[in-house]
Formats: sequence, structure tokens, C-alpha cells
Amino acid sequence: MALTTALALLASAQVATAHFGIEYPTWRDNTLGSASTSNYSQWEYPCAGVPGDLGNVTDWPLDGGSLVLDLHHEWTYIFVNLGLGENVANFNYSLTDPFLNSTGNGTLCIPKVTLPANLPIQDGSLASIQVVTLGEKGQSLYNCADIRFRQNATVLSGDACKTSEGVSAAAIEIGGTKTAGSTVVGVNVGVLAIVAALTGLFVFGLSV
Ligand SMILES: *[C@@H]1O[C@H](CO)[C@@H](O)[C@H](O)[C@H]1NC(C)=O
Ligand SMILES: *[C@@H]1O[C@H](CO)[C@@H](O)[C@H](O)[C@H]1NC(C)=O
Ligand SMILES: *[C@@H]1O[C@H](CO)[C@@H](O)[C@H](O)[C@H]1NC(C)=O
Ligand SMILES: *[C@@H]1O[C@H](CO)[C@@H](O)[C@H](O)[C@H]1NC(C)=O
Ligand SMILES: *[C@@H]1O[C@H](CO)[C@@H](O)[C@H](O)[C@H]1NC(C)=O
Ligand SMILES: *[C@@H]1O[C@H](CO)[C@@H](O)[C@H](O)[C@H]1NC(C)=O
Ligand SMILES: [Cu+2]
Repeated sequence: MALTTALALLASAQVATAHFGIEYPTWRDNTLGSASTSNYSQWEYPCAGVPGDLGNVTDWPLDGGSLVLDLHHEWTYIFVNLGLGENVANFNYSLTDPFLNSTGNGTLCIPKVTLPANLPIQDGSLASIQVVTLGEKGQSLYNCADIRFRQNATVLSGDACKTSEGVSAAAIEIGGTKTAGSTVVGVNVGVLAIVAALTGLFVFGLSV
């Protein structure tokens, strides 16, 4: 069989079987196909059709918290958006600028997702995070997790924030005709704060 046919078969098998999960903060509900809640579709915007009032709300630091994803595709683009308020459906703050290109099948932990400056939140503010993964042709999958901003909440550390071997994420900066990727989360830098890594990337970006 021709290589291109094999690749096409592999790609369609992936689309049919994989999808992704949010491990932390706790997602609104399990939207993966085998679950009893299999009427949800990750293709559906927003939040795979899962309502925002199911009750699991995770405390998250006021200056941004950890995000742990369970990825099943060979690679995917990742966007993370935030909506402020209770049971929101409007995710109009981007938490990934630049967005990420993640490679590998397994767990990806982003130790600390940074928040936009001057976000109108305080201790106790409710919000929701929507993670969007995007394939090469723009096909998108959605999942959401509900959070409460808390002064006393902390980011994950140690074993709670582990990226699987073979999984990594690169920040994608698109400027003019040039697309540059740089690994920011990987096996060797799994505990590195993404904020620090992205700062490094910006420095790199300015110097070229
Ligand atoms: C929500 O929390 C309950 C109680 O802790 C737990 O049993 C349930 O599995 C959680 N839901 C999800 C989707 O993790
Ligand atoms: C899924 O939808 C079908 C048809 O609407 C319904 O009969 C079934 O009970 C639903 N399953 C769940 C787990 O909600
Ligand atoms: C990802 O890994 C799981 C378990 O290790 C495996 O079942 C699945 O086929 C893999 N998917 C891809 C796209 O490699
Ligand atoms: C986001 O939407 C909310 C209302 O849903 C609005 O109050 C807020 O100003 C919007 N923020 C941005 C940055 O668009
Ligand atoms: C994203 O990663 C995949 C696999 O590693 C690669 O084929 C693709 O070109 C990357 N995209 C960009 C914009 O760098
Ligand atoms: C943080 O504060 C809230 C509200 O005061 C409390 O309910 C919660 O248990 C505290 N969490 C931790 C980790 O101390
Ligand atoms: Cu999939």
C-alpha cells in the first residue's frame, strides 16, 4: 500500500478514536466516547455541549494555575480560553498567546498558565476554562473546566504536574511570513513554568 494511503488511514483512525481530556482542573464532565455520558460531542462548541452547572469547581490561583491535558493524537494545536462568571458560554479571554503545538500521546502538564493583565477578578470569582485542540485542517475539539479564583490556591507541583515522556509543546508565533516554534514544555523541562519559557521565547523572538 502506498505510503500516502497508509498515512491517510492512520489519520482517519486517529480522528475517529482519540480526542482529549482535561485532567486538571476537573473538567465539567467526561466527554470521551466510552463514558456513560457519551451523548456529548467534543466537536460541539462550546464545551462539547456540557452545561456549566454540574458542580465540580476547582480552586485556581489568582495569577493563573496549572493545566493538565490527556492528549491522544500524534500532534495538535492547543488554545486555552477563559470566560468570567458562573456557567459561562462566552470565552473571550485568550490564555495562549502564542498558542501551542503539542506533539505526542499522553499527559501534558502546563505548570502555570498566565492570565491577561488587569483581569477583573478577585478572591472567589467564578470562571470557566475552555481548551480547544485544533488539527491541521482546522477541525476543533472542545472541553471545559469550571474554576474559582482563590487567594490561597496553588499551582500543581511534583508528581501532580508530570508531562509524559515523548510529549512536548511548542509555542507558535506567527509574524509576517515566518512561523517559529520553540519547545517550552518537554521531558527535560517538565517542571519549567511556561511563563518563564515564554518570556525566553519573546527575548529570542526580539533578537532575530
Ligand atoms: C466531580 O466530583 C465528584 C465528587 O468528587 C466525582 O465523583 C466526579 O467524578 C467528578 N466529575 C468529574 C467529571 O471528574
Ligand atoms: C443519549 O441520547 C439518547 C437519545 O436521545 C437517549 O435515549 C439516551 O438516554 C442518552 N444517553 C445518556 C447517557 O444520556
Ligand atoms: C495513544 O496511546 C494509547 C495508549 O498508550 C493507545 O491506545 C493509542 O492508540 C495511542 N494513540 C495514538 C494516536 O498514538
Ligand atoms: C468578555 O465578555 C464579558 C461579558 O460576557 C464582558 O463583560 C467583558 O468586557 C468581555 N471582555 C473582553 C476582553 O472582551
Ligand atoms: C506542529 O507539530 C507537527 C508535528 O510535530 C508538525 O508537523 C507541524 O508542522 C507543527 N506546526 C507548526 C506550525 O510548527
Ligand atoms: C481557601 O479558602 C477557602 C475560602 O476561605 C476555603 O474554603 C478553602 O478550604 C481554602 N483552601 C485551602 C487550600 O486552604
Ligand atoms: Cu480525537
